[in-house]
Amino acid sequence: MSETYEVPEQVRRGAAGPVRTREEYLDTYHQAQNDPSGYWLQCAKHHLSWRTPPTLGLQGSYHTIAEAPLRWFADGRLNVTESCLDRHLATRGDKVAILWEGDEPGNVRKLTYRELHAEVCRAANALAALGVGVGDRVIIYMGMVPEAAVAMLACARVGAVHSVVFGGFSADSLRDRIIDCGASVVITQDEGRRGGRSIPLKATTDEACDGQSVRAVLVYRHTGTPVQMVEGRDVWWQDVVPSAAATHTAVEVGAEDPLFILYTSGSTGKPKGLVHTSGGYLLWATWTCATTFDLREDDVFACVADIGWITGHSYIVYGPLANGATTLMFESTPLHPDAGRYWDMVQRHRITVFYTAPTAIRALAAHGTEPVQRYDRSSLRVLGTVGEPINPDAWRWYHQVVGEGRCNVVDTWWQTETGGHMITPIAPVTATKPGSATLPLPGVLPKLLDDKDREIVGPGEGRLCIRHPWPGQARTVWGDHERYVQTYFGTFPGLYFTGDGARRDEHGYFWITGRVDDVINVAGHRMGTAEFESALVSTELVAEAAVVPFPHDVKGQGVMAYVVLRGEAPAGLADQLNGVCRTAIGAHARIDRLAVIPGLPKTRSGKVMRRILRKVAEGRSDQLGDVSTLADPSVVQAIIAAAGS
Ligand code: 7RM
Repeated sequence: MSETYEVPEQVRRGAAGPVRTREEYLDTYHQAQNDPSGYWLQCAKHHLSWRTPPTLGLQGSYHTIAEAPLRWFADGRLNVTESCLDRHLATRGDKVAILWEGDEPGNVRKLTYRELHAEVCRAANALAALGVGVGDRVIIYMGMVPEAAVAMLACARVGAVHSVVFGGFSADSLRDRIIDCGASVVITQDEGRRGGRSIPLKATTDEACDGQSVRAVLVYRHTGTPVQMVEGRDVWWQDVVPSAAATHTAVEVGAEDPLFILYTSGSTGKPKGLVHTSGGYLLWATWTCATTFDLREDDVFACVADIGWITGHSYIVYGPLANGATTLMFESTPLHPDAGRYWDMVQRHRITVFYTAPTAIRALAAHGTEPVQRYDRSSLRVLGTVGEPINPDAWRWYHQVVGEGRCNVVDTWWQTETGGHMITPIAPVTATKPGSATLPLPGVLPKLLDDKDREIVGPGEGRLCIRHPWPGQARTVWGDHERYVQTYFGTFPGLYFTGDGARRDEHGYFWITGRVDDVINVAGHRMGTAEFESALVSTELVAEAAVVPFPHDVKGQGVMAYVVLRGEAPAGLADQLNGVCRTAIGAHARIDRLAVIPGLPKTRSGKVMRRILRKVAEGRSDQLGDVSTLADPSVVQAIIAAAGS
């Protein structure tokens, strides 16, 4: 049996969240299971601030999702920023809402709830003056500056739909997203800063907008570097926001009106724009943030993800702010200027809840304990991880070295599609096991299916599905409901298929084993093998390409590309192909290993046997299984030889 850690006394003591004890967990779980619609309706009324409180819970089901998208709280009316800002003014006006730590240690800015509210009102007025209104799409292509959160909230304030594009994405990727969602306005900044380096956000925006129908580009001046401004299109943030009125009447929208679109990679084609709603999403972000982390009034909550990913949306911006918490925004990297940066921040800001990714934990563990022990971490109570499976060694290092065994580690499993946590320990409640995401939250009904599509009852390993809607579930893919239905409900009728594999142990604890589809998860960044492959074959050099993951000590997974060339391999082939991927996808899309092979392993019907490529990449050439169905079995030896080199 694997080791189990009971909840430490200091984590249990004074629990304040919606679920404080094991009994409350079981009770809540059963309530949410027996009457999901009624349970979440009551939570929605309690946790959010409404103009018109909803009377309806859930409408629709997984069986009718093709014809009628799911709806939660459909008759409720609200503006999400009133839950995130206005309602806190009376009681928390002078409390720090956003605590910003810039790229250089100690470069700090603090915005109280009153200041953040005023800033969001000004930005909302500026957006309205630029003609942005209800339902318009606005792309936010920024680094980790408070104004990025202000921009998101300002969009929500005027009823517009934001789509944040991670600052590492290339001009091509940004352009694809602008076109897909039909954005009329882009908000960016002159440059981003990260680890002492500059990221040319404005220049990339210009390249992406060239020839597109973007009406206005709002540019926040951050580093002050000179940038080109396009006459009649580009506007400095500093010219229009500070001078705008600091009050703004929030625009009321329906609970099911979209709050944002966030693009994410799948196993096929271009990234999908997942649509999250104003009511259901906000409830899920708010309730899970309070529940999992057992958020308390004096917490300093630090999620060090990027707002370009769903983790930043739910646990830097919407979840913490709706709960009236102090949320940290971090511009830099865990290794800048050295491996002590996180713990330096923990000491200086007295951080109580810290939330990061396994890849960062592994990278830091490689630097030993000294950079951690140099700083006082006694303020920490809860340590979270997200983004990929965490190996037990990294988990123990986090628990013992960082948390000195005093904190609960919450390994939170969820997805862009789920809006917030799904399977996770509840900090003051759930005993943990290193490497396990433990138990489903109330309202989450997991189901495992074996390779014959039969339900696994009790312990076992299979494909992870969810069998009932929850409020935070993405409702559709922007402009392509059919693709949404096919991707998530096409595999097992009546079930949401997550794309992940999982094992359930004898205590009902879940151990996520990773993607079972063609999605690669590098350092918590989700990328489709299809995106790499289409980039690679877009060059004259490459005739055919297949991309697979391989286990990587720090990044979790690395990217291995097998390519069949049209001619001889030129000098600097790897650099050239990486350049192609950087242009097509972004700086984070790097090939770690390249193998030039004479042909892909194909069946006689022309289907690429990815299983073979994956096994070879994993260094398990001895477990290839039956290769006799290949059109040309001799290609296997060449693949093994090329991969070994
Ligand atoms: C939040 C986020 C989703 C994919 C998901 C999994 C993997 C995320 C965990 C995890 C094991 C975890 N959204 N994943 N969290 N695997 N344990 N705690 O990461 O859309 O970018 O990625 O990430 O494969 O399907 S995401």
